Amino acid sequence: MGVHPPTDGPRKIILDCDPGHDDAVAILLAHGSPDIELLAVTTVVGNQTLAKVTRNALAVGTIAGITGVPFAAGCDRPLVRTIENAPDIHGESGMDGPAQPDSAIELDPRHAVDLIIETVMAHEPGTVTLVPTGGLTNIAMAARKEPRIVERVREVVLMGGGYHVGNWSAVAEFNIIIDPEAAHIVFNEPWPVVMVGLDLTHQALATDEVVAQIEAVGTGPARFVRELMDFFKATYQDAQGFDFPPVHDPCAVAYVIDPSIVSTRKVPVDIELAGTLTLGMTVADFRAPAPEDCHTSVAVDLDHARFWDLVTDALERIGEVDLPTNPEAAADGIAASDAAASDSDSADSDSAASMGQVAAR
Ligand code: PIR
Ligand code: CA
Repeated sequence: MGVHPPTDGPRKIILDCDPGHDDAVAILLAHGSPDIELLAVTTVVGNQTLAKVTRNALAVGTIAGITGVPFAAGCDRPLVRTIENAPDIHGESGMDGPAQPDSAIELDPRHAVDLIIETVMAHEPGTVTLVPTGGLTNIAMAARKEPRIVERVREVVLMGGGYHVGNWSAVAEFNIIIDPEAAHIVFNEPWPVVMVGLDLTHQALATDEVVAQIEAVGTGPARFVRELMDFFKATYQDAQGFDFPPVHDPCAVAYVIDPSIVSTRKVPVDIELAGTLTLGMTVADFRAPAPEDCHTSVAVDLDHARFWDLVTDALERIGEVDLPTNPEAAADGIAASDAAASDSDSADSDSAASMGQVAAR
């Protein structure tokens, strides 16, 4: 589906996330893409508490059938600020909507910051890409704890910021403003940083056509995405006045898979730490051609059709996934779905039925 694999094999990435409806889609895209080698999934406080987003990450990994990839929990609070979560958008669980299976994945005992450092140091220089889709606390901590990762990492492709609009204040985006000091560290280290911000991700709308295309894949993981999108659409309509939800986080993964889907522009970017109205703003300086040593760029235009084809293609490759055959887990899944069925259509019972079927196999 118009995918151009990198010439030197699949890109190795560490996905540092706070699932999160769109983080979940990012995990599925990374796992299902033949052009990505997922080295680790790490979690950070953000959309919800660390405990909740970690539980969600393990659930998504289970639904996606991910095996042999370490999942580790990281920082449970920002460097300086008090914790800010986003229940209005992602619900009390951080990933409200679909029923969640019990996890088939055991959490890695290492702290995410150590896992990130160990993974980067264990691979050839210039081969590991960091893909943060939550606050930047873990990444900043890793850069401070082991500064050698900065010249070893291939690039940091992050979802966050925006050069003309905010979503948590007039000018600041959530992932940056929840830990602006961490963002300041990450943007000021000399590694290549690609800011996939709201300018780009507000083009990644899950329209009705997109959701129908995904649902047509017809598998459990595809139904899971559809149910995520149903909830995300409702909260984005209520809280932000959008007709369709922008699915931010997989845009960063898509850029790593195929940079021709996301156009970028080289421009110096720094993080506002002192402003009263502008705290957490990603200030991009477009005045002159970027200087030679400019190491930051911003995402500008998304190829909407090819982006969603990538997501669909990944779901097709993931196919049907056997969920754990623990009868208690199956019963829980059905009970959770039944509870949610009152305010929804047949999708919930589809999902309950598919979990029951899988468990019964
Ligand atoms: C999305 C998020 C937070 C708040 C809102 N309003 C919408 C989460 C997403 O998971 C994404 O990573 C980023 N933060 C977008 O701001
Ligand atoms: Ca996120």
